[in-house]
Amino acid sequence: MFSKVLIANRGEIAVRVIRACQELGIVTVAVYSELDRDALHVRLADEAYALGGQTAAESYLNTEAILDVIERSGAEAVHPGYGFFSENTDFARAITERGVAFIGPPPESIEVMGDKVSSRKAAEAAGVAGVPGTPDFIETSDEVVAFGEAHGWPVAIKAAFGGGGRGMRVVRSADEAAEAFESARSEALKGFGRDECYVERYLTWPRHIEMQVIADTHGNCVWIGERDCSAQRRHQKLVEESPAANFPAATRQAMGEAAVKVAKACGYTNAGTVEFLFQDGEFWFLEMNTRLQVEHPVTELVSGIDLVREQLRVAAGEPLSFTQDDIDLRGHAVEIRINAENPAEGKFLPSPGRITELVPPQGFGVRWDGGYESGDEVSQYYDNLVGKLICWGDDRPTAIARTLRALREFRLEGIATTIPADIAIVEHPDFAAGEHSTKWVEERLDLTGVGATPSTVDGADAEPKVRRDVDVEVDGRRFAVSVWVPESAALGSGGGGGGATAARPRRSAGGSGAGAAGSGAVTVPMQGTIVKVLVAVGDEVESGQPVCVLEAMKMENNIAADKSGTVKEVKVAPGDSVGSGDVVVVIE
Ligand code: MV4
Repeated sequence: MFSKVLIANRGEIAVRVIRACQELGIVTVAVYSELDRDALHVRLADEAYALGGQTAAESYLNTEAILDVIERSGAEAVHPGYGFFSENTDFARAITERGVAFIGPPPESIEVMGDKVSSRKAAEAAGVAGVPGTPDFIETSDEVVAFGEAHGWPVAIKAAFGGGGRGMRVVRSADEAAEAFESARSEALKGFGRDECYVERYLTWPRHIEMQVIADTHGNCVWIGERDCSAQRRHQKLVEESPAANFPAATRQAMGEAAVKVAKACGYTNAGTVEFLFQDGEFWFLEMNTRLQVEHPVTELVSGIDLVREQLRVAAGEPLSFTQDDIDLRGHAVEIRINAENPAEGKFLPSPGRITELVPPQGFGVRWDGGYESGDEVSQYYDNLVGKLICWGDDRPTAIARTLRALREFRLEGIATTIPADIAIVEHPDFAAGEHSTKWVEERLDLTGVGATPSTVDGADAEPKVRRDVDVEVDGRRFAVSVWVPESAALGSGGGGGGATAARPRRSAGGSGAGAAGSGAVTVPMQGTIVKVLVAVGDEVESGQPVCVLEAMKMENNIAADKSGTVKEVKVAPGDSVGSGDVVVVIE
């Protein structure tokens, strides 16, 4: 086994890996950006080295800086976590050339699974079917029409090198084909630098079910049960569970065997996940994720297997510590992703900032994998996952009830989080019935009325409270009650003077356009990249008219003029990175 491991990541996944290493007696090496100098993963690791820089590109994606830390620390292996370098074959090869182990699959497996056409071919060669589709890239929209006429509408045009739903277009009839093909190609080119597309039958109410696998370098490869990740919004998973609800044992067995075939077909070792779409009792290969996934803990709770420990073992050349027959899946686990996002009215706007209080729930069957503690800052520069709450119960209703109990017990203040939306999902009858699909959150779940819990936004902080005695009447009966209210609120209504009874001023939702005229300094509501500028200096604009397009959270968002007038200044160009609150256009 390794004696020293470098963790090339941050946040909850770095913490997760550090914990597994500590339990194995492995010395841990953290790396950090300028903003993470005092982050939790740095505090927990045995050694920590600065990478410099603030953005991911300057720090956690700086190959030279990480190679230098490997050299200086004497680490024998690197765990990349997820994201960053986890599926980067140049990085994997660069460290293995230096005799340092990459705790992940061989680069050749990553490459085969890296694009959708080659991964589908590999799966099909292994006898595992993908959704019926064109075997190769298409050249013209006529091929979309031909496929639709032959197999029925709707069909999906997919970018071979796309991901996260980008470059995917649903086509419902022949007359939509040409425009959809053009737009899929241009989105793919913009997002991934390549525009090859192919066509598939489009499934209208599928579930996203994925199978965990792990393989060692001695020819052992096993499946460890499925996860249902259907509760997602715009390709961001919100809730995951294992086992999948209403999922027959025979289908699980068949899917597990299919996943192992796919893994073996690409020479896989280490932990990986094979994704399938499941609809009407049938499943089809979608893609393979060649890394440890965010939602791996649900598998750990139902299997009792520490996946990170097994990753370390197989990367060190040891055999898996169990066989397929040893795997005994017990009970039910639900994972809730808690992000620093404000889910009010279903908008999920990023909400970076300082966490004034973080007290996770406790008790039987409750696990918290977090990347932050009270007092830590969630930066706008990185993924805003605060942590994951994972609850186990001996059956699905017990796990759901425990998850709800734990979510309601969670104390997380100073930033807005997805907790209110998570509660809305988990307490919904469709979720309890296991009738949700990948489209359920967006099409059926009603998040109007969901707000950030007042305390999470306004941080009830440590403001002293004072007692006030009041008389109330309930059903015609008089009661004398005492209430303890924040001092500022007790100053009395109408007292003026900026009492905290007034809502805390919020940053304008820059460019939403509606309502009263704004200042004319149009701001963006979240971090992202400007993809289009729609106005020039001197243009006359109407309030509400889009002035530029911001790509953020994998979506294109129109940023609208907040008042009518003349464009005085355009501060951005396509390709510019902007942060929440940055002014993009000035209108006079
Ligand atoms: C599909 C599909 C329906 N039919 N393919 C979206 C992202 C990419 N990984 C694959 N995706 C889908 N492919 C066919 N032929 C529906 C989706 C899909 C989806 C898949 C998994 C998880 C969430 C999803 C949300 C919307 C659409």
